[in-house]
Amino acid sequence: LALVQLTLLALAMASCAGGKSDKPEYVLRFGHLANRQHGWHQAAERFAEEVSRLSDGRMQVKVYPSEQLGKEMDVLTGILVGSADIMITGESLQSWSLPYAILCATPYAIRDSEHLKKVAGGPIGKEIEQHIIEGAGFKPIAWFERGARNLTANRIIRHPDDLNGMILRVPAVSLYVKTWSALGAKPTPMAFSEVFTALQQSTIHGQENPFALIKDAGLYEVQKYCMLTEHVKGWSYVVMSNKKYESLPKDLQQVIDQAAHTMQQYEHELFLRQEKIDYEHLLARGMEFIEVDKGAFRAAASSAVTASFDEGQNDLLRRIQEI
Ligand code: 2Q2
Repeated sequence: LALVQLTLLALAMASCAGGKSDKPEYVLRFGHLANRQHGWHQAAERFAEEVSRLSDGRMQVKVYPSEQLGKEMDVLTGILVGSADIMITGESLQSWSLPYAILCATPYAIRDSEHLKKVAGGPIGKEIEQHIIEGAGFKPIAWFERGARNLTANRIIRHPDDLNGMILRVPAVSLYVKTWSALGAKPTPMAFSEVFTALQQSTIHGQENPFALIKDAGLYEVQKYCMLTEHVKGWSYVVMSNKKYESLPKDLQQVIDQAAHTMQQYEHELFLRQEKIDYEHLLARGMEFIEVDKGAFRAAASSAVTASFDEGQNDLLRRIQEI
């Protein structure tokens, strides 16, 4: 009789807890390479909050900054084999034989913010997203405008001729290797989380990134000059496995869509505020900003890009530049 009473009591307790199990049905692992101060991380945390709220705790998102879930390329591989779920990426997708994904961060393709929004947020952006889904099985759930990429080094570089074989870290993006080789540097692909130490040990002499990552990775401690090349104005994608997304119940797919929309809007608000704050921060930390011969960088980089692009990529580049 006592056992029956105990069982009834346990059932009653479960039902008065609204039957909501504390254990989520789904846990998504969200990796990125920026640190906790970066807008990407705050946006990812907002996404996690929204997913939990909208799914009533049925789905949980765990966010791992600074490549703690793994280096960008490893996490992308992990997403396709199920050991990770979400990553912030972009031009690195070129390595998944996605020739058109590189247009999200091609040197001198995008003129300014307005142009970027029309491309990334318009029909061409949708085409690129579909290409990423069909070509590699990654589903972009959001895109983030990025600040312009600028070259940093410990010596002043005003013209491509000044590069003179400088060992320059680039992300694992073959277009960047080709472009910076054509400009006269010695490009070295490397995961972002290794850049600070490599600069500190002088195994590389420069890198190129937007102010946000230069600041958040503390690169101003090991790089004196920021050359205002603004050689890439682009955007990144938050991607998850399309197979995983399609395997979710429809209502949880809608939770992902809605939470991702909130994340994208929130991240953009942070981005608009942050560029100027990051610039001032780098200036205050002793970085010197150097005006460069942008025409010379643009001419040399653009011809390297069109030379390395195939017909389809050059056609898409032309369509982007005509908008
Ligand atoms: O320099 C870096 O590693 C980042 O700014 C990357 O450009 C970015 O994460 C890309 O690798 C996205 O594919």
